[in-house]
Amino acid sequence: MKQTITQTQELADLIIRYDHIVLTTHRQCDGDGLGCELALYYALKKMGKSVKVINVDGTPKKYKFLEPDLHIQYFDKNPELPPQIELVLVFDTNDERIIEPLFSALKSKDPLIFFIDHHPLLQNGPRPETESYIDMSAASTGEIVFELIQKLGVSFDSQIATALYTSVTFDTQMYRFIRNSPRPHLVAAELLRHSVNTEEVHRHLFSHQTIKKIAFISKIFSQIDYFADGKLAFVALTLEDMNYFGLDFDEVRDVTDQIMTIDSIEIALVIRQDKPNIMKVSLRSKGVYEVLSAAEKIGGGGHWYASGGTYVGPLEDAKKILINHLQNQISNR
Ligand SMILES: [Mn+2]
Repeated sequence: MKQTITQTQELADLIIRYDHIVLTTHRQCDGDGLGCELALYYALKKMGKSVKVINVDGTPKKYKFLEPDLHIQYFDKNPELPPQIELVLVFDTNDERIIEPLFSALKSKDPLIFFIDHHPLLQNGPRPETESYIDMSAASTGEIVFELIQKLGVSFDSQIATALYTSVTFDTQMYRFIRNSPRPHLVAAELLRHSVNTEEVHRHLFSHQTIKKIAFISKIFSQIDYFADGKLAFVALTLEDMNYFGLDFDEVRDVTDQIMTIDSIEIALVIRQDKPNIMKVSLRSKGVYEVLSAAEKIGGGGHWYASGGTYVGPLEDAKKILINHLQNQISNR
């Protein structure tokens, strides 16, 4: 029988029983997953646990201020797992596919695996087989981890608070997407009691434009395709363009959000070419039309109004499938 945990207290009680713990998050981590694993790492260390953070791949540049390289083992560079793993906590996803090949390697050690997350379960993807704590009312996984650390009885310090403040601030995009709840602000207010340099966090997360990036953006914005009377926008970020402007993947991640600032747009579709035939799809909606079903169409997932996935095949094919689906959705309402 699958055990589902509904209270952070239960989760805390369970964690307390284990000593050899691994923390991880999804591939190409973002501020939420990264902040959670670092915060809990510091907290579990304070409790005297043997704890390791192991991620599939490296940490994007803009998070270097959290000094991730001091604490995180990168599985693609160093695939050696600790000899004993009793418990694995996975943050900010419940989709094991985006933790591979690390997920299978961890699983082979036969630990308990918990997903701690705020994403809906996939309608057409793998279900988390193991115990999970999923709170879709949370605007960030950081909110859940905040409560968890309180329940573990660990006192907050500047390191823990800065990591969690990064989670909450990043996932709410500076307190814009708060899921109609005061909780993100209440958590942030509490964290500010523990000397968080808020200006530094905001600057690293949101003010990291470069001259190259601005030149790239101006080119990309002139190439946007509009559909459905300007409600749907599509743009492709090609390897050729990213190479020409010398940008890495993480530096072009916010293009989707920038397109969403156009007033007529209800849905933005951005396809980033990661390899000649590997397309990273990102979808956003302002809330009238859901975009999860479009992501699932290509084997992806996410939230109702922010989703994505990977399409293997030519860019034009991915574009055709997704534009068709989204246009139908808009015209069927
Ligand atoms: Mn998140």
